[in-house]
Amino acid sequence: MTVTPEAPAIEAPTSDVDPFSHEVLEDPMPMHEELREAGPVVYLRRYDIYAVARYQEVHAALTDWQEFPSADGVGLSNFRYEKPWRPPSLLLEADPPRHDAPRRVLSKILGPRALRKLREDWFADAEVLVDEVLSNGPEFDAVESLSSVFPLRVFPDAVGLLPDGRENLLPYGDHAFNAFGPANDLVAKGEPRVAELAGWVGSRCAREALTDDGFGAAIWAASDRGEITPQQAPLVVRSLLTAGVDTTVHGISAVLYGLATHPEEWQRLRANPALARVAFDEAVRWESPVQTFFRTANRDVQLGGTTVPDGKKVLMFLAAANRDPRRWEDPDRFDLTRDPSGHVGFGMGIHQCVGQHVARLEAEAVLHALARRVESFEVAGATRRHHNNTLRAFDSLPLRMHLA
Ligand code: HEM
Ligand code: OVM
Repeated sequence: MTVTPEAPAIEAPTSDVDPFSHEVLEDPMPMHEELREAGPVVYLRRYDIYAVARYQEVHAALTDWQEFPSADGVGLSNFRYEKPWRPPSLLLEADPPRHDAPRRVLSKILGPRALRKLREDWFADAEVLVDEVLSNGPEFDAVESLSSVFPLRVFPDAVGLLPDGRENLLPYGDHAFNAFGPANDLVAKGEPRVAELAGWVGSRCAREALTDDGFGAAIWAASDRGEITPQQAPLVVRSLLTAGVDTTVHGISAVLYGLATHPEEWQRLRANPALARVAFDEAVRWESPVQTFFRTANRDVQLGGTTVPDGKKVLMFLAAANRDPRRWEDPDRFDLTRDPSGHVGFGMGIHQCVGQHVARLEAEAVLHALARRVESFEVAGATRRHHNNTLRAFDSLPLRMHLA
């Protein structure tokens, strides 16, 4: 007699698609749908990895850190076998118990209570910037004039960086997000400057390089209190400088794009500026500025009815989960009346974005400033996408504003 102790593992459907090709990065949605519909787990031959694109399996992998840990890296590269391009992040690329202390420290420093001090200043800064931009005429490139400008005006100051070298932040982040993908042309493009950029970022994480009133100083103060070690402090600062700039730039572009293409939603927001936060979260769901992350199976693990073998990488399509019709009604609609909570654009579980309150505050400040002055706005020309192995981004987003 044969005994079947568990449901037998089903062999996953396979695909030859390259999620990191330029064709897919330009317009990833058709591939997302294809993978979602192919099955709960799809084996990608090209990279020998398992892909999940449905909400249920993405959520399951994100919240199961015991079976799908992060310490082997959250990109394609498996740190069990390959040397990381930089010392691993103490947050992103760590599991409990090592993850706990750095996470506790950053959660407090970047939490809603701590950010209350910044709110007034950032709202005023956004007013000034929006005034500047609008005084140059009703048409502008939103990436060049707003989304890549505002985060760089407020965030490096909040961290406590000195003025010099800030132009290195976006290129460094862009490379770090490319480095989660395969060693393709996008990674090669970044390589000539990696040593220089990483050297600069590393130098800015030292206590002496930081003002005494920012997030950076607060991280060093936590090490003085013994909450993390003095060896850990600079790497925790590095997490802010890596993850905190490109993400908000592309997140702000995303919400502006959503509102520019959905004028009725802008009217809703203008009538009720308190919707700015929902608008941003809906944009993070709808556009998913961070499209993907990986996990690594810790043993032979069941996922979506198939077995992911020990040591194999699982590619989680956050963007596809965020538009899974099994989870979302009319998922392609950018809709301020929906409740976007539960989206996985900031992740889910123990690694869920520790900087999300910072991101929301930046976006809220920009949207409030625009809502005061702009009656309506639309896309005013050809948009251009910026290709990155992890990020969904614009290089150019021309807008035309109609002032109130
Ligand atoms: C983690 C997205 C802004 C710092 C994450 C994760 C996602 C994400 C998806 C989860 C990674 C995982 O599960 O492996 C975003 C998006 C942002 C944003 C879409 C903007 C729209 C920020 C900002 C900061 C930041 C502004 C810093 C101030 C971090 C850090 C982690 C993280 C340090 C690692 C947390 C951990 O592993 O415990 N983010 N992020 N992020 N994010 Fe963000
Ligand atoms: C980090 C980090 C966290 C989230 C995203 C990220 C480059 C890096 O802790 O360094 O992307």
